[in-house]
Amino acid sequence: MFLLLFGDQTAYGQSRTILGINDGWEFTKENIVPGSNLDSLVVNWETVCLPHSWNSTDVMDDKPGYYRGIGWYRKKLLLNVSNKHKQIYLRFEGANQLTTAYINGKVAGTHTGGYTAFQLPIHSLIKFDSTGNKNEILVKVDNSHNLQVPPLSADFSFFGGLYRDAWLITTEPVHFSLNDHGSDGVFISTPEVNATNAKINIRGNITNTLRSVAKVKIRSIILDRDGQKQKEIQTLLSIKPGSENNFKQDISSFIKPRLWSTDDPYLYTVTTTIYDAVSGQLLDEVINPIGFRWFAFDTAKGFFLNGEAVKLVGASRHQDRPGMGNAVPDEYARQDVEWLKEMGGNFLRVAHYPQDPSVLEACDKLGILASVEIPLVNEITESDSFYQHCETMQVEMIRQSFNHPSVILWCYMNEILLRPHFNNDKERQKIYFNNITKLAKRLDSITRLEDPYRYTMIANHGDFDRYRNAGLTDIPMVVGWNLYSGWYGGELENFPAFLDKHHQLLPSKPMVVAEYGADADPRIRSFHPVRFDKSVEYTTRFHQYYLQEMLKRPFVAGAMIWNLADFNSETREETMPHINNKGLLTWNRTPKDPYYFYQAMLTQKPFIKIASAYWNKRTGTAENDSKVCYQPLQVASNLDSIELIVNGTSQGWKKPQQGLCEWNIPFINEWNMIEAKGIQRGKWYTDQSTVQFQLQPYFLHDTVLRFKELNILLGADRYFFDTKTEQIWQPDQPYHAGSWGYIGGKPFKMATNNRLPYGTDKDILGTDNDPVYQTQQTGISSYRLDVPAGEYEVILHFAEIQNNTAKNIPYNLSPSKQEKQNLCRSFNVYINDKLLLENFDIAAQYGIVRAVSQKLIVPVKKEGIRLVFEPVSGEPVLNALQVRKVY
Ligand code: GCB
Ligand code: CA
Repeated sequence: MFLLLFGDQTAYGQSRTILGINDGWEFTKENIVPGSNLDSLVVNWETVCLPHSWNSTDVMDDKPGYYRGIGWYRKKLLLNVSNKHKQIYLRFEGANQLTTAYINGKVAGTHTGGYTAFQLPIHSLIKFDSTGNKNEILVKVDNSHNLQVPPLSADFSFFGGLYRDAWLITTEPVHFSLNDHGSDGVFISTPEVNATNAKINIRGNITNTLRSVAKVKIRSIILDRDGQKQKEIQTLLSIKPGSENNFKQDISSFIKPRLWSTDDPYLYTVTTTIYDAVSGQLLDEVINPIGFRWFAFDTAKGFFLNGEAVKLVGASRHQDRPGMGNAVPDEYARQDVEWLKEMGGNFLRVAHYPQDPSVLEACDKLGILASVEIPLVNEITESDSFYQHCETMQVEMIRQSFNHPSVILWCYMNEILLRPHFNNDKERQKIYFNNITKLAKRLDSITRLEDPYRYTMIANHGDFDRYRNAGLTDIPMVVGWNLYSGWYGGELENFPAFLDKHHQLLPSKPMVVAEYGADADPRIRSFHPVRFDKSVEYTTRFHQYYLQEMLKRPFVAGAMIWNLADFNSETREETMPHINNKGLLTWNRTPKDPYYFYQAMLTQKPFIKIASAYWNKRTGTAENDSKVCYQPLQVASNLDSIELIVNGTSQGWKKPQQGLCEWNIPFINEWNMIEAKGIQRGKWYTDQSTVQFQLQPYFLHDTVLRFKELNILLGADRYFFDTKTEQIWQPDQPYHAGSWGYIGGKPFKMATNNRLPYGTDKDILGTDNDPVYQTQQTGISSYRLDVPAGEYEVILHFAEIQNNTAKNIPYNLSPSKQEKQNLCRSFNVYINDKLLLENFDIAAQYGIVRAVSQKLIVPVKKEGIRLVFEPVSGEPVLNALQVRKVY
C-alpha cells in the first residue's frame, strides 16, 4: 500500500489506492482558527486514533447531558511529488454531525449528517513534496443540537467525533466518480432474477480530470466464488475534458445463477475496470458483490425470498459499546451480525441510521436480510433546509449501500408522530402533520426513483389512527409498527389485537413488526416477574408471547426485535441509567436468557442451553429447616425432550414448550452442578453449568448453615447482582420469629407512574447500583434479624425518592407547598436501643435521589439485631440493608 502510494508512477498505471489514515490524529475541543499557524500556538492537543468519539464516557456520568459542541482533529500527511498527477480524495465513513475539512488552512469541503460517508476532493489544496513538507488536514466536527439536521431527538446518544474509518483515496485522473454521495461510483442491480436466468445492470459515472478527451473501455467481469469468470461485458466511452460521463452495461442473460439466500448466501463479484482505450492502460477498478435473489412482500402471506415464504425474524442494532461510544472497531460491527446469525435470525434492521459499511458486508456474507434507514426520528423541522438534509441523507444511504444484496428495504421515518408539535393549537398541528406527510411523499418517491427494485418502509409507533389519518400508512410500500403493549402500557393481549386491526383495516398494505421488546437489566431477576420490574424473567416471557403471536399470523411479514444489544441513551434513567436494556445481549455482548430462547426457536441445528447461562451466582433462603432452596431454572432447546440433572440427581424429563422448559430445582449451599441433556436421532446433546448458591439459613441460629451475610432490598420483589463486588441482593420479607424481615410500612410506589410495579425509575446519584436504592419500605417501624451473638457490620442504605419532581430543588427558590410537605421527612433510627441517627433528614443532608449509606459496627448479644424507626415528621424509610457477621 505504502509503496503504491508514494512510489514512482509505473508505465502501466494502477487502480485506485485506498489507504487508511486512522492513526496519528490530534484532537482538541479548544477554539481553533483554521489558516493560522497551529504549530506556533499553544493548543492542548490529545493524540488519538480513529475511530474516535469525545462522548465515550460523559454519556454515563451522573451529570445530565453530554458534550455537544465542536471538536477539532488534525493530522499531518506527506504526499510525494510522484502523486502530483493523480487525484486525491479524503473519505470519512462517518463524522457526527457537521463536518468541515481544511487542507493547509483552506476549506476542502463540508458534510452534514452523522451517519453516512462522504468523500472530498483535496487534490488542488495539496502540497506535493518529496523533501518532507507535510500537509495539514484539519477537521472540524460539530455535534451540537441542530434544528436543521435529523435526528432532533431520539432514544439514543448522538456521540460526536470522527467515529468511523478515515481513508485517503488516490486515483488516476480518469476514474469512477468519487463525487457521487460517498459511493464508489459503480451501481449494480438485478432487474430480473429467477432460477433459470438473471438480468444484470451495471452503471456509473466516470470522471475525467484531464485537459483532453478520455477515450476509455469499461470492462465488467462477473466471477463466481472460486474466481471463475462467468460473464464479461465491455463498453466504450469518451469523456470530455474536465467532466463526467455515465455508462451503462446490461447483461440480459446470466443463465442458472446460483441464488443468494439466507441459508446459502452465495456471492458472485463484479469487477469493473476502466482502461485507456488507446494505450490499454488500467485506470481504475472497483469490485462489488452481487447476489442473485428475488423477493416480495405479500399482504396475506408475508415475505417471500426466491419464491419461498420466509418469516423475517431478527433485530435492530445500535452501534455503541461501553467506554467507546459509537467509535467501535469494524470487527465489533461484524460480530454483531454474527450474533444475530448464530441466534437463527435472518433479518437486521439497521436502525436508526446507516451504519458502518462492515455491517452490510457481514449481512451479505452471512445471509441476513436488511433494512436501512435515515435518522429521521420522532419529529421534523418544517424548513426547506431540513427537508433537503433528509433527502440528501436518503440518497447517500441508498447509493452507498446500493450494491449489497442483503438490503431489501429502504426506510426513512421512525415514529415520526411521537413528538407532535403544536399540541395546543390543533389547526397548526394539522399543518405540521401535513408537512410530515409531504416530506414522507418526497422521500418515498426519491427512493423509488433511486432504486425501483427494493421496497420502501416507514416505522410507526402504536398509534394506528394517528398514522392512518396522517396518510402515512398509504405512502410506503411496507408499513412497520413498533409495538410495546405489555411494556410501556397496556396488556400483552393488545399486541395480537393490533396486528389483526392492521390486517383488517389496511388489507392491502404489507406489514412488519419493526420493533418489539422489553427491558431486561441483566442484574435483575424475579420469581414473580411483572411488567417493568426490569427482570430478565419478565422479558423472556414477553418475547415468548410476542413471537408466538407473530408466528401464528402469516400476514406479519417480519418480527424485528428491539434490540440486538443494550445501548446507550443518555437521557434514560430507570434501573441502569443511560442504558436501554432491551437488548438480547448486554452492552458488552453477553447473551441474556431471551437470546437463548430465540436460538431455541429459530436455529435449525439441535440446540440445548441452560438459559440463564451467566446467572451463576444465586442466593435464597433454605426451605424451613431443610438444607436446600428451590428455585426455577430454565433450559432453552429445540430438542423433543430434555432431562435435567442437578448434583447427580435427575429432575426428570420435560418437553420444551415454545423453546423453553422449566424445573424448580433444589439448590444446595455453595456449588451446584447442573446438566441438561437431550437426544435427537441417536445423538446426545448437553449443556452444563455450575451455580454457586449462597444458601441463607431459614433460622439465623442454624448451626449448619451458619449465618454469614445478608443483602436485602426493601420494597422489592426482585434479586439484584452487583457486577462489581459480585454481591447478591435478595428481596425483603416480613419478619418472622427466628428469622429476619421488616415490620410495618409498605413498598414505595410512584404515585405518578403506573407502569412501575414498585420503586422509582429515577437515576440515583452516586451509585451504579441504582436498583439497591430505587425501592424502599415507606413507613417502616422496625427491622429485626435474629442473629446469633457476635460482632456485626450493618449498612443501612437510604435514598430520598419521594417527589422526584423536586429533583432540581437547589435551583427551585420557592418550592411549592406540596413539595415542601412531601420532602418533609425526618426520623430517628435506633439500633438495639441505641440512638444511631437523630432527626435524620435524607434530603436536607444529602439531597434527593442520592445514594446514602450508613455503616456501623454492632456488638450483638442474645437479642439479635433490632432496628427501630421513629418518625419525627413524615414517614421513616429504609431502602436496603446489609448485615455481615464479623466475628
Ligand atoms: C421505540 C423507538 C426506539 C426506542 C424504543 C424503546 O419505539 O423507535 O428508538 O429505543 O422504542 O426502547 O423505547
Ligand atoms: Ca469501517
